[in-house]
Parts: sequence; structure tokens; C-alpha cells
Amino acid sequence: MMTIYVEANKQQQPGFLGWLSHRNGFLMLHLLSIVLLTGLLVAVLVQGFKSPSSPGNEKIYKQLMQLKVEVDRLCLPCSWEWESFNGKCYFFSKSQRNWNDSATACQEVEAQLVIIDNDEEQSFLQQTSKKKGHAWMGLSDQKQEGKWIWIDGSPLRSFMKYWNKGEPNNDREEDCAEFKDDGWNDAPCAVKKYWICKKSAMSCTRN
Ligand code: MMA
Ligand code: CA
Repeated sequence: MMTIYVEANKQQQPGFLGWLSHRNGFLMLHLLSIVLLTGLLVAVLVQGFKSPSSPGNEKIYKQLMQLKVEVDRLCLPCSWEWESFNGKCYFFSKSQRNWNDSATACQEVEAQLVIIDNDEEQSFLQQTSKKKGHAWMGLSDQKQEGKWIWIDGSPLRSFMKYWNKGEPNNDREEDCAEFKDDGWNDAPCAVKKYWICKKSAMSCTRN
């Protein structure tokens, strides 16, 4: 009975070693070291950002300058909402206009109501129009019936094969060409349809 009392009394002895040997002492030391290390880290970081000549900052600055060079070189071939295809940019309108207003809309964005130059392009435009809706192209016979002329004044030549079966039929005066289903159709120029503008892609070879 007496022995137990003495032992208990010993454990309650104050003093540094006694405190250290206590379980809470280790916990406190652990916490203290975490606080000190965090403080040190914060101090180092703050110092690093404050001093402009610190090696860490110079490295970040160099990387930033390199990034700027790369961003300056970055070049999008086509603007936002235009589609790139074989070095050209195409705009598929979301609204509808008659043929003349469609041509104007393209001019206003430094483009042209689309003129088809090759089979690949024709196929791309036809497929897109099939998905998005009948669309005007830059082809009409408004000046002289039956004489189909591209909007740049050049004649139709070899692409007659793209007319749909039985077209152009000039059904109640149809002088403007549209993408319809799997080929071309002549339709009344005053009807509002989607339109497709075309312009050259920006070259990304400057510098
Ligand atoms: C529509 C119109 C015409 C076209 C015929 C073909 C009914 O008219 O799109 O331009 O020629 O369809 O069936
Ligand atoms: Ca027709």
C-alpha cells in the first residue's frame, strides 16, 4: 500500500526530464518542430519572392520570357467559330439571309461567299451543309440565264457534275446555287438560307 503511494508521487514530480518523459511532451515537441519548419518555409518563400535577384526568381523570369516568345509564335489558322480545312477557313452561318445579303455578310468579314476549287472541298462543304441545313454558295446566273458565274466572275467550267439530278431547273426563276442534300440546286435568290464564307487561313510562319 505504501509502495504504490511513493511510485505515484514520483510520477507527479515536475521538472524538464519528467515533462519530457511524459507522452504529451513528445506530442508538444512534434508540434513545435512542425510550427518551426513551417515558419522557416514561409520565411524562405517570402524572401524568394521579395528579392528580385534571387536565383529562384531569375529562373521563373526566364521561363516567363520563354513562355511569352512561344505565345507570340502561337498562331491560329482560323478565327474563332471558323472551320479550318486544307489551308482555308470556312464560316457556316447560324442565321439565314437571301443570296445578296449572304454575299455582303461574307464581304463584311473580309471573306467571300464560298467558291469551290476542288472535289475534296466540295465533299467537305456538302457534308457540312447536309448536317447544318441548305446553304448558299457563291454561284449564280443572275446576270444571264443559264450562264453560271462564280462570285469572283469566273465561269463554272468542270463542276457541272455536282448539280443534283434534274438541276439546275430554274423552277419559277432560280438564279442562285445552294448546297442541298447530296449536291447543288438552283433556288430563288430572295429565299433566306444559311450561307458559307471562305477566306485564306492565316499563315503561321512569321518571325
Ligand atoms: C424544290 C426546289 C427546287 C428544286 C426542286 C427539286 C419543289 O422545288 O428546291 O429548286 O429544283 O425542289 O425537286
Ligand atoms: Ca432548282
